Amino acid sequence: MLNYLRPLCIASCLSVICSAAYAGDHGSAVGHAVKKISKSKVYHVTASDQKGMRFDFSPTLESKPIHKGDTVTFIVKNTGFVDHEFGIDNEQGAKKLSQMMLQNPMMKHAGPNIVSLKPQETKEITWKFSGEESIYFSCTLPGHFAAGMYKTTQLAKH
Ligand SMILES: [Cu+2]
Repeated sequence: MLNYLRPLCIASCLSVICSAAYAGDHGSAVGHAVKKISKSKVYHVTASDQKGMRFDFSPTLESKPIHKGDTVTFIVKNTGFVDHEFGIDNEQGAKKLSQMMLQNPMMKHAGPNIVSLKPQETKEITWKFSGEESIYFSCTLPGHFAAGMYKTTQLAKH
C-alpha cells in the first residue's frame, strides 16, 4: 500500500515545488497576466521546430521594444510538429523550470505566465510587465530551452 502511494506523493510534491518556483499565484518575477487584450502593443509569435526550435516575434523585439509598465498581448501560434509552450519569466525562473522538466519529463506544470500549444494551435496571453527588467520568453518542455527555444529582452525605459 505504501509503495503504491509513493509515486503519487512524489508527483504532487514536485508540482507544488514547480509552481512555487516558476509562477506563483499572480504571475512571475517580471509581472502578471491581464485579462483584457492590449490595445497598444501586440506581437505575433510563432513557435516552430522545422529549422531548429525557436520563437519568432513580429514585429521583432528590437524594432518594437517593450517598456517597463507596458501591457502587451502575445498571439502565439505553434507552427511546428510537436507541442510547445510560451512562458514569461526572468532568467532564473526559466532556467530552473527547464532544468526540472529535464529531470522529470512527465511533470505537469501550468501558471498564469505560460500557454501550452499543440501543433497548429494559437493562443494569446496578455502580460503587464513590472518588476525585473530582464525578460525570458521560453519553452520549457524537456530539451527545448537547451535547443534554443527562448528569446530574451531588456525592458526599455520610458
Ligand atoms: Cu518547445
